[in-house]
Amino acid sequence: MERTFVMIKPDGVQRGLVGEVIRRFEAKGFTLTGLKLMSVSQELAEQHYDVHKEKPFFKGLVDFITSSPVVAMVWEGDGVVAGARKVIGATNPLTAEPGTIRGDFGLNIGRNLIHGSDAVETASREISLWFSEKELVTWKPTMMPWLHE
Ligand code: IDP
Ligand code: MG
Repeated sequence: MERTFVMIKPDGVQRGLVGEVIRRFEAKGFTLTGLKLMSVSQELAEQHYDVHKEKPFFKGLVDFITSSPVVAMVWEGDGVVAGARKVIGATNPLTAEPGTIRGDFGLNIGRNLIHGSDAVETASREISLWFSEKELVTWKPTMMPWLHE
């Protein structure tokens, strides 16, 4: 089963949107497989955003992610990588569609509330960066037949 890594960034946690974000993923029908509130080390933030290390916003992004706690999650389901990106919305909250998390709650690209892996391979790298194997729980919600034909 496909898995993705989702992180509620410090602005989402500080603004009291943890429950709202989790609610949207649950309501969609994805399965929560890992969940933790944590402070992010400089090293972890730099590894996570390694692909952006040459970008002008890199230092600000790392400072932001390490500034206050985040909620790290793993969600599971058919097509969850692309599906989670749809629920999250476009990178810039001003152009993100209403109905998406960034579109409904954000204003600024540097405060866009949430991260979601952009591809299946990225998801697998990010999940192993943020979670140990024993922190992830494999389970089958009993509502599965009501979500899938
Ligand atoms: P994504 O989060 O939608 O995948 P990426 O392009 O991978 O977007 O960028 C990673 C994160 O870096 C964004 O979510 C945002 O927090 C930050 N970021 C991207 N572009 C900018 C920018 O132009 N200014 C400030 N921060 C940016
Ligand atoms: Mg990205």
